[in-house]
Amino acid sequence: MSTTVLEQPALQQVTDVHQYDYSNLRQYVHPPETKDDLPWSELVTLDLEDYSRPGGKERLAKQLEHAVHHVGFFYVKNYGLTDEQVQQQFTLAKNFFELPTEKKEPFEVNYAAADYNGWRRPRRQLDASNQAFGNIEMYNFAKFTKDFEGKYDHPDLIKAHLEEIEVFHRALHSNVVLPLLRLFAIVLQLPDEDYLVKQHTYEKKSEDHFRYMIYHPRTEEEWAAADYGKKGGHTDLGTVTLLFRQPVAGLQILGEDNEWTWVSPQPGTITVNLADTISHLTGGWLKSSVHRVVAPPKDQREYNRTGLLYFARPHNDTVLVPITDSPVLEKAGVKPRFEQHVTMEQWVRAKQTLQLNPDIAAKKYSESKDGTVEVLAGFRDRKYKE
Ligand SMILES: O=C(O)CCC(=O)C(=O)O
Ligand SMILES: [Fe+2]
Repeated sequence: MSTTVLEQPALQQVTDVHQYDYSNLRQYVHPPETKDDLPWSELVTLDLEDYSRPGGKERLAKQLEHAVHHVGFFYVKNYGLTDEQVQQQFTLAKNFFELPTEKKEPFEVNYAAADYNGWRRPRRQLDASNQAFGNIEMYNFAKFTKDFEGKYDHPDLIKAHLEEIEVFHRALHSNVVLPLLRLFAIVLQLPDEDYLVKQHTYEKKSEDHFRYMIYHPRTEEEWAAADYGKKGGHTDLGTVTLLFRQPVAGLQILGEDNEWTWVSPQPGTITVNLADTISHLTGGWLKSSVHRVVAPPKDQREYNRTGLLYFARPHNDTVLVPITDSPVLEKAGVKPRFEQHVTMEQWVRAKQTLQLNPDIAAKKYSESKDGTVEVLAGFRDRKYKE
């Protein structure tokens, strides 16, 4: 008679309630800046502390006028979050990305549904070069509102800090996104300073998201196969994108002179770029800036490039037609950019399908006669200078 040896169930590990305290996590430390003398972009810095002083909004709007029409990029400082709060988010990002794959896998995004909240694994697809696998890994958080309640689960590390992540998410929206939208309204001379704010309330449904992002280092051969990132020129699809200080150089902007310049890491700032939707709402007058992320300079290639970003978007039901009561837009004679009635929800789905599926995009570009591809209702995207 044979005896069956039953495997003993592993002893349940006692979870230490302090396991995820910041003091028990591996601290994030920014890599050193490059020593290379790169052609840096010259961008203005808005001091948001000035916003609430008498005449401050008008001063800031004046400072923004050129940047939002011609450059599409600028910095903001004094945005009402402490260095410690920012540092904690970088630390969470680092510890999240260092989790073993099997701990992140249960939270992987639903790629088929063109969703993007949750974990996106690296090396899943070819990148814009169409020859090398992407080196980006990310984790996106939807807004902390009833529309998304219970929709996305998180690993224990994140669950332990979800309250601070919510505070951070909401602070970026209220301290940075909304004041900027009022400044844009002043630049556009809108009679209602809250016109754009009313299309971007936190509580109403929109696809804003906060992101932890990491670019894993590539070998020289991998960078060569990826054309050093030179094919990655793009515009973002939302209203504005916020990027916390990024010391690992790589981000470049395509200027009006058709030259690429590098974004430098200014202490205590967030880099802001305007994106497609705010451009649609102004018939192209506010500039959705073309940018890309290329191989870092040689002295930084060995480092992980960890980013904290916020992507702002209007409510899903916003109709993407130019604002009608702006004397600035009227004078410029701007035209709608779509042939039909297009909502934000439709726009997100159309552009995201191309962004999330580089194989579909590559196929469309290869079939295109003039190097452009229709995203939606006559609006076309194109490849940018390499
Ligand atoms: O990582 C960066 O510097 C910018 C990333 C970016 O352009 C994007 O995620 O759209
Ligand atoms: Fe981008």
